[in-house]
Amino acid sequence: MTDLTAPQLKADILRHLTYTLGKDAPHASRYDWRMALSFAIRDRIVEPWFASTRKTWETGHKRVYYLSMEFLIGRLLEDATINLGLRDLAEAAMGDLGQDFRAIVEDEPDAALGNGGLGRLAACFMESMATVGCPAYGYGIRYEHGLFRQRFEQGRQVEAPEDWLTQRHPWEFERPEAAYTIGFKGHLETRAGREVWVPGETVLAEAYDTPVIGWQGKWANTLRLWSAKSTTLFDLDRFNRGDYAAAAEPEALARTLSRVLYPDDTTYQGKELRLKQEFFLTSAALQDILRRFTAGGHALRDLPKHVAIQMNDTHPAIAGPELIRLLVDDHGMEFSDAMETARACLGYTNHTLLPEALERWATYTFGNILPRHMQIVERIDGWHRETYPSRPHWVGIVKHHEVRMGELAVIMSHKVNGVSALHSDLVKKNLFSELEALHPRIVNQTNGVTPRRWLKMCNRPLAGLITETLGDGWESDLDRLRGLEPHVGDKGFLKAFGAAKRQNKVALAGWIKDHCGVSVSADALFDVQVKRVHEYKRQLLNILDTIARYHDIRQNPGATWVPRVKIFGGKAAPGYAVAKEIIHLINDVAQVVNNDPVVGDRLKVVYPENYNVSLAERLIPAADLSEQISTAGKEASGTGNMKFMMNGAPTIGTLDGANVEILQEVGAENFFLFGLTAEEVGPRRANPDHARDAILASQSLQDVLQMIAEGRFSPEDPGRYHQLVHRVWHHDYFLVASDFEAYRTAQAEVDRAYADQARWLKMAALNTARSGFFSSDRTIRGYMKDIWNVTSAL
Ligand code: 26W
Repeated sequence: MTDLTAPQLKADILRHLTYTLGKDAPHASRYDWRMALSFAIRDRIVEPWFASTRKTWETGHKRVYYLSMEFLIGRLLEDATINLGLRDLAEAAMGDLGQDFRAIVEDEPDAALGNGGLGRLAACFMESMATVGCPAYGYGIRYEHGLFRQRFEQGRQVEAPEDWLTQRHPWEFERPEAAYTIGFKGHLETRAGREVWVPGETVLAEAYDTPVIGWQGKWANTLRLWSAKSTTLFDLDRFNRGDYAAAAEPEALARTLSRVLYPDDTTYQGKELRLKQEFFLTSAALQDILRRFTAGGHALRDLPKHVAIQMNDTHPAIAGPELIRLLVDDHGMEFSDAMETARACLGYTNHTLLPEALERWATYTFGNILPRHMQIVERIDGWHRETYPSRPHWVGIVKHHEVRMGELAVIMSHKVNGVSALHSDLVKKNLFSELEALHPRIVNQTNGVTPRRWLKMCNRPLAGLITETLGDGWESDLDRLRGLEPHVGDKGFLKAFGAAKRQNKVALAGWIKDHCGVSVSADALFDVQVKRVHEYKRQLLNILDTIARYHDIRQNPGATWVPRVKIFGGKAAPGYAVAKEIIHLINDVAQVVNNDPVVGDRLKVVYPENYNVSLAERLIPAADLSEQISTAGKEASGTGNMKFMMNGAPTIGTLDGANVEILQEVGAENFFLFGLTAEEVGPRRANPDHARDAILASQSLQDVLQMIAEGRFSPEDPGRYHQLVHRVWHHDYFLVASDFEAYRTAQAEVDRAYADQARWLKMAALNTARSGFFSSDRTIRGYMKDIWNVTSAL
């Protein structure tokens, strides 16, 4: 940690304001001050960053390369000050300079280079690898436009482009010297008995490095993001002829490669540009890895001793064939040796079982864009067939004129992992059972989240109480939170715990008033479901229950009601019509409920626009209840569930993903469990009348569906939700109807528990106390030991 003083930091900030930004303090805007502070903080990262790199070089330590199409970073300024131990100093220095630290921090746009869970996991992993001292590079794409911004117009989702890079990004260093040529299309030639690929198109991948500093500044790694540039700068001939648009065309075309993040994490669509993006990232990363490795003077056969490459889902699964291509075509290795070398380096993490999300490319598209790789894929498939003659005929990479990226990733990896105990089990037993039988390699690494961002930074009141109670050190040794358990019997501690939660709720209530125009009481139970909007995540189940509650309140307003605020947040993929309809319904219900004088504070529904990392940091610390209600067997892990638990919000949930392990850690008495299990789901669905039976057995669900169908929430367009209601009756694949009554019962149990505040606070505190397992430090140590075979360099 640095021994910086407040006057020094102030001087640094002013120096950057003057000499980096060219601004005079009296004329500096909030943006200028934020830049100046960010550069001053960044200066403090550079030393430990160099030291880490130097040490890794000198000791020849093995490095991890984490390849991911998504890094959902969020804001970096406050996070960096926290890890450097400079947060309070920075606040004081800015205060001295007449600036509000909070406002400055919130002026930073989110780096939203990801869709949801998979991207945020990659960001938590980067921070944890730096914290535990695992030498690593993250490789991704520097999208000019991150995930779209969401607005609601009359309750409907409307997308607008995101533009974080229109401002200067103060954390990155441009590396024009680190650029690689990436080829596409073209043809193959045989020269001197070897296959040679002559690409028909090329682009340049240029590196931008962001240092990632770990807890207490002891180690720093690099996030290297690639930006696409044209290999031919400018067509001067055309320009001189006055054809200005055409002159700039090559540059514009090349840049489209890193222009936008694909906003769909639901359904795989065989889009050419997506495949090009995947290859662009992967090829640039592998060329960079081999360049660094050979500069170290090693023999290529020793690659696996020094290099571990992790594929974050199948998106970079072209890494297998590309590594083979580089080793064989560029370095003259034999195919079988290249195969062995590549497999010893590569690992693959699976994040979803949803069949519609599994990547498969038409051989036509694949062969057209990557002709040499198509050939190598066939060769890998042949090698696999020969190596495992007992391979069932339906197993393999190329089937029915498609290249299956899951199979490719498994065959090319020495280890494959799922992201929660249940999920890994299903990957083993269902998704890749045949490959696993031929060569067992599937292991589990239950996800985690970084407690620095998701507790220390976002929940100052609770983090303060924890430090008061346990002392320092829990931030990097989260199991120490168990030390809170003896205190949950202590009234004084519970009171303080409740006060911290209340402080967050009051702050959120103010924000909701300002941003959604809805008044909510901090006494109400804050019930939160935030995540991408998907049928399998069942926001629909939640809103149906909300309508049932609304109906009951209207029937009997005089009864004692535990006041609730239902908070939703999340985006739907732009092309996902059913998910968008659910958003519309939630907003329509909010309109009616929030304006019904009979209801008052007993029930409110709020859906803030544009849920993102920084909104999560605001909502999660203020939550009383965490909604994790996916159809069992569908949510690979969930990571939001872990953040809520850490912040003292018990879960209402199904036995799905990491909920299973949360339940195990926290105990059944501190978790509101309901619903069908993963084994029960199949048989239930096999009954063709499952939804009808469930609806007819529930008066409440009948009433709810009736209200929606009658247009109670869309009086200006009564038929708006006819289709939605029809789907619940006749096409309820995610078993909303079947789980409805069990969910209602669990929600009633939540009310009872909350009404007894002493009981509730104890449950909440035990959730925090028992959340230590869900630190991503634990996850990273698991990868290091079981998959990467790398030790800490600290
Ligand atoms: C090709 C389209 C596409 C893009 C992204 C398909 C699928 C994805 C991701 C795999 C979706 C995703 O983010 N999965 C989530 O990963 C988290 C981290 O492991 C898990 O916690 C979530 O349960 C899982 O849905």
